[in-house]
Amino acid sequence: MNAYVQSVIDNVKAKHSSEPEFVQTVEEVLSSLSPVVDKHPEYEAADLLNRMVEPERMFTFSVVWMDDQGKYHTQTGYRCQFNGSIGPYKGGLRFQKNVYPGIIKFLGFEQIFKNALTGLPIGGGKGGSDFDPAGKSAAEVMRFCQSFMTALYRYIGPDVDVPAGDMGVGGREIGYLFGQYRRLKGVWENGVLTGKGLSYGGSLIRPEATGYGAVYYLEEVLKHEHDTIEGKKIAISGYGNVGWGIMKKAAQLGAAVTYFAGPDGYIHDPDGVITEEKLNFILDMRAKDPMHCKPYAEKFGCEFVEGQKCWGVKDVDIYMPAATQNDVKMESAQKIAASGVKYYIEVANMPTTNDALNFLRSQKHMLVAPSKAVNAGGVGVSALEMAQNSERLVWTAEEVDAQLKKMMENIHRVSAEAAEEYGLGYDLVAGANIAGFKKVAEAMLAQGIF
Ligand code: 2IT
Repeated sequence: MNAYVQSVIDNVKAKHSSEPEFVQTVEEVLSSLSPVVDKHPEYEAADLLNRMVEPERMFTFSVVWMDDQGKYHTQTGYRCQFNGSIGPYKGGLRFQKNVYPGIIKFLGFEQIFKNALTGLPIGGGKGGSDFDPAGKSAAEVMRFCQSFMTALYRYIGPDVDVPAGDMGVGGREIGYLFGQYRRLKGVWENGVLTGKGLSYGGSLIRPEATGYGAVYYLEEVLKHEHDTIEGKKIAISGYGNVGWGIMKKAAQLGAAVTYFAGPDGYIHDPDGVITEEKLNFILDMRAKDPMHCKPYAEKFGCEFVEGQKCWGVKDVDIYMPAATQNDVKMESAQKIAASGVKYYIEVANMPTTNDALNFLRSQKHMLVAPSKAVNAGGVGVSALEMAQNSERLVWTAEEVDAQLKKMMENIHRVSAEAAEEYGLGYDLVAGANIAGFKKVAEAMLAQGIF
């Protein structure tokens, strides 16, 4: 390991020992950069890595809201404006009980490189709150979102920082947040948020974009291996927005998700989640109760394995973890490696612990693709939404989908080329880190210190 890279990792470990997720992502990204820093002494001379692991700005704010019984609650809101050197800060808001600075920072750091990979001018940011949306009424969610935006609106804007959704923040929440922004500012600036409804500046294909993009990326990996997607069987975890997009696009391209896991266990549907009826059932099931996927097995008469994950099943061609961070730990990774399945395509942000990821990468029979490249189509289409908003135009679904496909091809290509350039072969994990890093590094060097 390059000594400068190691020293920065050590600094972060010492300084952020209470934020293990942030330490994990920094270690994952920086450990790919050793050959780059060896070759480019100017990065060390400018102390670029220490500058990159320190958010440009990060703040908290109180979010007070009243429940339906008239009781007050106080939550912590966060926004991390991590790196703005290639464009306005861009990244989602996560509303989940477990949100704390380590989660916001890990997501913000990943977002810098992911956004750079899209090839579009967006910097890295992330935000959210420890608000728990589970069991809240629509009115409670609306009051929470209004209070959240009242605290945040001065610090964001179409050329400043453009939040979007993440876990716990979907189209409904973005609507409430945008309504409050507009009321407070008295302007029509719909480029301030992405993931909006179609009636006020949302982009077609944005809800599907992360899942669709992941499947387009998968197609590129298969192409590289002289293989095709047709007839492939896929096991995923998660059946949220992203998992649903994967199911839909896989079905359109003649593949099928045959296993999916939720919080209560996993489903095995050998026919695949490929019909409109099944896809719609999943949407309904999730809206009614996001914690249980068992009703799918009851409805369609297939197997449900309680309390288990589907990592290690053998009758699939591809694994795509699409639930949440650290879903695949060493124990699951060993089962995955032993299954003989070749393709491990990460989708959720940091779904694999570092030891498990390195173990999978070291398997000669396997190909591993990293989430920051695979899931970049989501934020990529958010950037296309910003472009449509500034043009005051709406593009057709076909136009957006075609651009998304092109974007994913490009992300795969630049990642593969970056790895090749440093003699690493077809290493998509290192390649994504290197390609994303170099773009941001160049912009930071060009702009001097601030
Ligand atoms: O993790 C992600 O890239 C997102 N949650 C989407 C961010 C965005 O700005 O669309």
